[in-house]
Amino acid sequence: MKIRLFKGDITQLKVDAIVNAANSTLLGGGGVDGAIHQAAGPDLLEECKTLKGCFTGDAKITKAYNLPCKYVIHTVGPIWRGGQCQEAKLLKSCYKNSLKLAEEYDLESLVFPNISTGVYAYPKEEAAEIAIKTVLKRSSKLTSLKEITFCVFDDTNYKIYQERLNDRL
Ligand code: AR6
Repeated sequence: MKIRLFKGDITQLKVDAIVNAANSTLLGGGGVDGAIHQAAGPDLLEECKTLKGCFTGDAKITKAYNLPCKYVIHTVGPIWRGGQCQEAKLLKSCYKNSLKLAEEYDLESLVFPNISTGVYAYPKEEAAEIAIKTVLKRSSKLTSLKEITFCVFDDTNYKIYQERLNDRL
């Protein structure tokens, strides 16, 4: 399993699937969700409307339309409420369920954004710990996936991931 770290816009990546940090309506929003819908074009929203939303911690897959990737896996991260509302468990589920969907679709390359660390205000260190642990723990059991990229967008997350992934890159 190849683990990569990329700093920049997830919508530019030509991989099998990118993960979207969506909200439970799956009807678009700001942040990475807004950027993905903007770049994919209106057909993405039309397909998302047929999905009838998504629970926090779950994931659903769509085509990618005008994006250079093949699929978008939409997952809904938890809103940070202080840490006593199952946030860690739900964030872990986002990564687990996205990996599961990618394997079901036989995908080889997948990119994760830093789910919940923007508008949903999850502390970045703790979110990175969960993201990396969950992915690395499963990496030996994955069959179709050959390459997983963590896409960071801000300097803080970049530093955090660089330090934590240091010996894996
Ligand atoms: N490429 C990669 N990462 C990005 C991009 C981009 N183009 N734009 C932002 N990020 P957020 P959340 C990073 O707020 O916290 C939306 O409105 C950003 O710097 O996008 O899970 C949804 O509809 C941050 O590190 O998602 C929901 O309502 C990370 O992506 C809500 O926000 C996640 O930030 C979800 O909040």
